Amino acid sequence: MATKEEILAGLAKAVIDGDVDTAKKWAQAAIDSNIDAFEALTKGCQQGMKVMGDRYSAGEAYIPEIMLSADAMYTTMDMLRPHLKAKAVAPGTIVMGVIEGDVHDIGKNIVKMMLEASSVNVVDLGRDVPIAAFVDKVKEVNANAIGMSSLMTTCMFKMKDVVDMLVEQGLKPKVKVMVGGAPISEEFAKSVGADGYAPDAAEAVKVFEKLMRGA
Ligand code: B1M
Repeated sequence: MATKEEILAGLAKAVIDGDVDTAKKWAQAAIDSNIDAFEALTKGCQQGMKVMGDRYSAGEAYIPEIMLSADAMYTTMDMLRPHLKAKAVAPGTIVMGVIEGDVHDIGKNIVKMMLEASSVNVVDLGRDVPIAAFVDKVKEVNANAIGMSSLMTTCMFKMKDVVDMLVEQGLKPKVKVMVGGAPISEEFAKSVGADGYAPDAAEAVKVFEKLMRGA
């Protein structure tokens, strides 16, 4: 049987290679070896996606290859999702989505998976979500929070439009706002009027809980 290190490295390589069949094989190996599903995702698959991001930045990988990597990543996420273990946090409903203009949804979906594994009710609007759709959905489902994700520096500023609309409609401070995504920082989050920022999915669960407890 493969060691934990070999399985994590196998997952990363399958994502780099955009090889769905091999990704399935390593995800099953992770499950069979009782490797923590979140660790398999973050220390295995996500590392592979990081390598592809670096290669893309360096002009050594192109969009078709990145799309294959994303397919392999999603295959492992589907297999590992039922095995995620997390403690239940303060109850609440969060409306989540990737901001308008941006289709990068892998990170948002990992955050969603972790929140759901922590018994949070997530209403997922998907990607490229118009500003007003966030606010309309919050009113429709009487949500406690909005979670916005963006990977694009050209789109992330639209998060402020959502916060401004919440303020205009008298929904803040009751509705809390959490933001995240690779180019987002604590400082940026404050500048758009968000209540919380998380650099990764594990932290997002903690931040959500803090927001729900009013801390
Ligand atoms: Co593109 N892309 N992409 N891309 N892509 C980036 C983001 C880029 C940085 C690559 C680069 O240039 N180095 C760059 C953006 C540059 C910029 O912002 N200025 C870029 C570009 C330019 C583009 C296109 C414009 C390319 C083109 O068409 N010429 C195009 C954009 C289309 C659009 O959005 N309108 C495009 C397309 C694509 C694909 C479709 C091929 C694919 C996306 C597939 C998909 O998501 N379904 C893709 C991918 C995969 C990437 C990279 C390589 C990887 C992103 C990723 O999935 N990371 C990316 C390079 C990079 O990031 N280094 C890149 C893994 C993921 C798990 O991490 O999303 O950061 P992340 O999520 C983390 C945390 O950030 C946090 O937790 C997550 C889990 O730990 N988090 C939150 C995320 N959301 C959160 C929300 C929270 C809290 C925490 O609270 C609500």
